[in-house]
Amino acid sequence: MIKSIRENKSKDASTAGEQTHFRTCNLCEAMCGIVVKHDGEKVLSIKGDKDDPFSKGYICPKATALQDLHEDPDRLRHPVERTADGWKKISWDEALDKVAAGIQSIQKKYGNNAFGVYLGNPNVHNLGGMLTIKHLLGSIKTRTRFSATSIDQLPHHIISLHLFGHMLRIPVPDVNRTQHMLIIGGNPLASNGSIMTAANMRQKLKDIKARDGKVVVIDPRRTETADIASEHHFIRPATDVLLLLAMLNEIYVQGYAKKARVNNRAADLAPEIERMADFAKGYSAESVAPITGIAADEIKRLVKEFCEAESSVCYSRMGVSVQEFGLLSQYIVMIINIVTGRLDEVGGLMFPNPAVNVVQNTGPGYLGKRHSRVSNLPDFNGEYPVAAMADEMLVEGEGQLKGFLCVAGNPVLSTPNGEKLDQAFESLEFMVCFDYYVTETSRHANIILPPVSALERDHYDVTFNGFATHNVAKYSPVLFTKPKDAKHDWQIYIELAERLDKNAPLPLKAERKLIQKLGPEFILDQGLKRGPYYGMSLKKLKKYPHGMDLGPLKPMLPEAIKHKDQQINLNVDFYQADLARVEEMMASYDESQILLIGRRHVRSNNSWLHNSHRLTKGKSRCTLMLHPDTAKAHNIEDGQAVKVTSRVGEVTINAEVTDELMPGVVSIPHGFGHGRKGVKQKIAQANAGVSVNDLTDDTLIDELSGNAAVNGVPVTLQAVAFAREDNEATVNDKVVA
Ligand SMILES: Nc1nc2c(c(=O)[nH]1)N[C@H]1C(S)=C(S)[C@@H](COP(=O)(O)OP(=O)(O)OC[C@H]3O[C@@H](n4cnc5c(=O)[nH]c(N)nc54)[C@H](O)[C@@H]3O)O[C@H]1N2
Ligand SMILES: Nc1nc2c(c(=O)[nH]1)N[C@H]1C(S)=C(S)[C@@H](COP(=O)(O)OP(=O)(O)OC[C@H]3O[C@@H](n4cnc5c(=O)[nH]c(N)nc54)[C@H](O)[C@@H]3O)O[C@H]1N2
Ligand code: SF4
Ligand SMILES: [Mo]
Repeated sequence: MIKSIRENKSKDASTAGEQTHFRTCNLCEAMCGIVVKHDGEKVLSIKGDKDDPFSKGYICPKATALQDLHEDPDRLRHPVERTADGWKKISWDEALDKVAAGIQSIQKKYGNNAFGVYLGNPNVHNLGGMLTIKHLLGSIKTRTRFSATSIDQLPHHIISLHLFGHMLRIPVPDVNRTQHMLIIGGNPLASNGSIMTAANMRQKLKDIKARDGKVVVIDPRRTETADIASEHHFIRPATDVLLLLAMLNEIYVQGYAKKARVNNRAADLAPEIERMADFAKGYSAESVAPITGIAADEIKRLVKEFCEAESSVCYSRMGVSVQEFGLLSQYIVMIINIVTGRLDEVGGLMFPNPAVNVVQNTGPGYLGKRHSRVSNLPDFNGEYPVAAMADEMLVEGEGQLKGFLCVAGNPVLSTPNGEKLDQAFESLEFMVCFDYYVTETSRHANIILPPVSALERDHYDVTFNGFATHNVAKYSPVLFTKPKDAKHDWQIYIELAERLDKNAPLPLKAERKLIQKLGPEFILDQGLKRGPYYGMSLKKLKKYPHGMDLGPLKPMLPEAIKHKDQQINLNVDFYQADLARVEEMMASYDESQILLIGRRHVRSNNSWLHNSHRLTKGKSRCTLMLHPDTAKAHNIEDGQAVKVTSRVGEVTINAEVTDELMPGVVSIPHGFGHGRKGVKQKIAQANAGVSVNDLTDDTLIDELSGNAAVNGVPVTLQAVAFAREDNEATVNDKVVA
């Protein structure tokens, strides 16, 4: 039940000095409601909010990290400048002046595009940042931009752009009502879901089973999700495209392709659905079984059960998005949902209807307007693939990057060939980072500008309400007033924009002044008022401190389609052309190759929650998982140090021998490797681990999208002579074999 603010206040008064605050945890996509007890200065406890209509009391162990981050003595609380004698504190004015001067000097000397920008993942979890980032980017006026998107969800944007007319019009699984969920390359029990905002996935998957439904997981690792699923199948990494083609083919062979209801409402897809019968012809279950590792009969059964279920949805995430056939695979996932009549149906793949309609507020996106200078990779919506980033700095010539701004990102640990990027950053003339910490990336900066902590700002999830599996809206006010001498991300953006963009048109200048005066909340308010819910506003939302329940997902076709003719466009030719690469892969497939994949853990969040003692204590999680047979074939014992080598690098890491992994596959989590010199995060450094992205290859990409391919990287293994106690080996460790 939703309580009024007054009721909450009277509850606060019950304990002297203790106050209660309700907000949304912004660490991952799940949007859990939390109750923070505090005394006005310090957090006393963080618990799940039972009255939050979305998460209903669920939280994961990371929620408490909000306190750890806030209190972390290693967190920067003022701008710092790198000097010969180490980092020196400087004032905001001096820092912002120097940053503006540094950017201008590079751009004057080498041209606007010689200054690059990378936007990291936490940007999309940051209200003020999301609402004002256009001012920062607009004032820097560079075309050399990158973001974590191209080592993440890029395929989803491209498919939505092609099929539905807007990169952000992404349908999500109706997990609350489906009877059959096929999960390919996602581990929501560790990640809490992605492009599927749904708190408490454990319960949701259990509920599917409890109502006599089925959860099927396809993954090279028997994950936490696989453990509670109805069934799990191992798959050889990066061969999903073959499985999916065979499934699509089987859907036609078994006669399940149907004129879905969606046809009547958004496009007469009948001709294209017929044409799709040929798309996967020839990819019989028998022909793909030996490579994928899933038996032909099993593939046929998977299709039959998917198609015969009362409702079903095929959902696929990181394991498939970031591999060599990421885009084609995700396309076939979408096509499977469409031709079996699961799109826009209850229990299928549905479009959320968020209170702030980001689709209405942003451009549709575009693919391949330009190509990166060195590696010739396509841009998407003005961003080049991260796999192209280091070359843009290292390879000389017109347009070479000489300066760089990294906003809330740590690409040295999060993008392929991190070691090369490390060197590339070192070669720059000027670099700036907006970050809380001296990280593996920001240690290269001349100046670091740290924003306030998450508890010192307000929040409304403009991004993840757009992927929510149930429509809700919630505004979280500021918990602690920020120190006077601290700035929000948005303040940093606007103040820098003002310095860089002195000749901006008057309306833009006025807008920036207004934001400075009022804060970006008024933009949120405008978004809410313009949104699809009558009478919605920030004022109204503030009356619902636990959040507003806006109801289950509803069919949204044809309104959801943003193409001018309001018709779905399957854009078959573009994807069909990529089958040539699939043929090549099949013809030369090497079954003996050891393949590397990634891994997430519920207590970790990409590269940046490793400085919380609570989340990192215990056994190191940065291990090389491998199957007993694979271990035996390489004379590797559990706990032993192993040298893992790829085309681009090598790391030494302890083995964790487990039959969770498919034979021939090894797994290392990303986000570790804090042993690099100059990092300033004591707890993270004490359990440094190695960076898997020192092994992933910047030339291994999905050519169709430009997305990085960090799953399915060929590696070799070599046991080293002794078992290491710890896991602090770094790439530079020369361990004698
Ligand atoms: N091998 C491999 N690599 C991967 C992945 C994988 O599965 N395997 N996953 C990829 C994915 S999905 C992603 S999203 C990327 C993430 O890659 P990145 O976004 O590049 O990296 P993060 O680790 O999220 O680092 C975020 C940084 O922002 C800082 N930060 C946190 N909050 C804020 C804030 O509010 N403001 C500012 N200014 N800074 C903040 C943190 O201190 C941290 O240093 O990694 C990708 N890399
Ligand atoms: N605790 C925690 N939560 C997080 C994050 C985090 O770092 N930690 N990061 C957040 C971010 S930025 C994102 S994008 C989401 C990602 O959320 P998910 O997509 O759920 O991410 P992963 O847990 O990496 O799951 C990918 C799964 O794919 C499997 N896989 C690897 N290669 C292949 C393959 O070739 N084929 C198939 N079929 N499967 C494969 C892996 O074994 C793994 O189980 O999580 C978010 N939530
Ligand atoms: S799952 Fe954990 S990290 Fe994600 S929003 Fe919920 S509490 Fe926060
Ligand atoms: Mo991500």
